[in-house]
Amino acid sequence: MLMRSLCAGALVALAGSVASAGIFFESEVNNTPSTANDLGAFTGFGGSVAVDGTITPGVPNDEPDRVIPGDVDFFRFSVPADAFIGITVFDMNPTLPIFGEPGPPKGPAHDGILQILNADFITVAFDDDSGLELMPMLGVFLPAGDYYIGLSSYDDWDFAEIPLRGGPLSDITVFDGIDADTRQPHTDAFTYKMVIGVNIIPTPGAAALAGVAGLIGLRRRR
Ligand SMILES: [Ca+2]
Ligand SMILES: [Ca+2]
Ligand SMILES: [Ca+2]
Repeated sequence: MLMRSLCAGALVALAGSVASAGIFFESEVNNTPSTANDLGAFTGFGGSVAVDGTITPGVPNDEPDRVIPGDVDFFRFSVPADAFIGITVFDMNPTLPIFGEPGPPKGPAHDGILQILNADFITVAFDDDSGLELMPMLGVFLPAGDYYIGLSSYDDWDFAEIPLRGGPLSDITVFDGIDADTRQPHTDAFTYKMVIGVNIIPTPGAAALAGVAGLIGLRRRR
């Protein structure tokens, strides 16, 4: 009985783990949460995906109505239970010298920014510069649910919204490729690789079950 239920669970996990240990190529147009690329469900341990994509520049204009927004990339995913997610974004054509490399900066730094929205499009996580150079990186616990990852570039957010200045995280609005202060677009351009790792947090019962399964596996191999 125990084995049967474990096998059934494994089949469900296989069927649902489209976002496990794969490579994903972004597909435009994915500029809003509603048009996000679907990464699928992270259903078990060891969930991971690497996303290849590009951020392209907007076109400024003195007349805000004629501005073309900078590119924003959104990705949808879900977790069936409480989970930890870690995300880091690498600039695949860096403009600053690598540490130890001689010479001046090669040009203006690419400056990605990252947000995670919940199903109501409320920001539940945000980062600007915690990764290499000026790229974002974050790790956060998420309750079971549907989420959206948004990747844009500085300054696609209002400085008054910075949580460090006292505002709540939820004040950070959905990225739209336009700076709320200047009404001008970001003009950044870079190719990125976004590495996403998700682990479902085991409940005490599930951990015990996994331990039992391990014992059964050992017995069968003898
Ligand atoms: Ca893109
Ligand atoms: Ca896009
Ligand atoms: Ca940044």
